[in-house]
Amino acid sequence: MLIKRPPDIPSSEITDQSLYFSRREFMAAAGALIAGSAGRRFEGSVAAPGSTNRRAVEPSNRQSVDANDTPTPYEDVTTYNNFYEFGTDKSDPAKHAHTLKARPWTLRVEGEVHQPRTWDVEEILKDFPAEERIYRHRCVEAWSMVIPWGGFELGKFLKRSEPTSFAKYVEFTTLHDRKQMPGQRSGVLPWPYVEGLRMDEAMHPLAILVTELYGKPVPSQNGAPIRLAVPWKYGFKSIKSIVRVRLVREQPLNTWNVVAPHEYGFYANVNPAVDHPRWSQKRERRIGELFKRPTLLFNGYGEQVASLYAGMDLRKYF
Ligand SMILES: Nc1nc2c(c(=O)[nH]1)N[C@H]1C(S)=C(S)[C@@H](COP(=O)(O)O)O[C@H]1N2
Ligand SMILES: [Mo]
Repeated sequence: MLIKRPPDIPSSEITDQSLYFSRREFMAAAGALIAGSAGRRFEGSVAAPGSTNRRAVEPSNRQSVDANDTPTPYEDVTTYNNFYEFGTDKSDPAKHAHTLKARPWTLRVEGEVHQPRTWDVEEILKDFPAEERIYRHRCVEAWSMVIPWGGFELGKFLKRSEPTSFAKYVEFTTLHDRKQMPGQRSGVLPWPYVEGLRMDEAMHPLAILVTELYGKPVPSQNGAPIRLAVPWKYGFKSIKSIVRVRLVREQPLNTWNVVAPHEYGFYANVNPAVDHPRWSQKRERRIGELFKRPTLLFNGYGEQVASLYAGMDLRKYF
């Protein structure tokens, strides 16, 4: 099987801004602790291209975004993508994902639940209205963006199906359809794409199911009609175009770990101290910016999520 891997990231860096940024991030985290809400720190309104009826966002629902975190332009978020079902170049999904039929769409919840259910995506939209969450999005390839997602808490959705006490992990599966997803005719990855989370990670309020981007239905190249966003983890955990969610007893497989287990782990927490075998994870290039910036442990969400990993060796469980 041919395995095409992401290209290496050149390690040249123009200047060292780590002191400045780490202090700024520290101040932001301290501010969040004191204020107990991120609402005051993100006052800027985000223009949604062509957007209608955007919901007002309660300050308490705005997730910790540094005042200096400027959302990445819609154009970049929708033309620089990883979605191997439509090709391996960053520009492929925007060009080819129009073959995806996002309606009708069903999402099956099954496994260790008392109430398995097949949802029509329209029912999901009705029962779980999207709220805006502006999240940092960090690919394992050392680029990043800041994305105004619209979505709802994965945990609230899972609770609807009443997980049993045996549910220890959640497994997610992308649509498998070579007609709609021509990239699945190639052997570049084993299909369908699968991902997984530990149950406590899945129940964390920062983990969301995304249905909107910039206040509009999430475009096909970004994972229509419903995809995951787990902002403290590398982007590959945030599986797109999900058709099945299964609660399971054992740690599920995840696609990139199957393909290259030494390079991609199950946990995939953003961690500047654990390099990818072929490049550093200490810095990242935010799309649209000239200078690299230091990568933050847990992508800057440590205040919220570090306790999930208390006592774990993050080098071993990378
Ligand atoms: N089904 C599926 N989901 C996927 C991928 C993929 O190839 N197929 N790529 C992942 C990777 S590596 C990243 S970085 C993010 C990219 O999300 P974005 O294109 O919306 O920025 O999607 C993730 N989810
Ligand atoms: Mo990625």
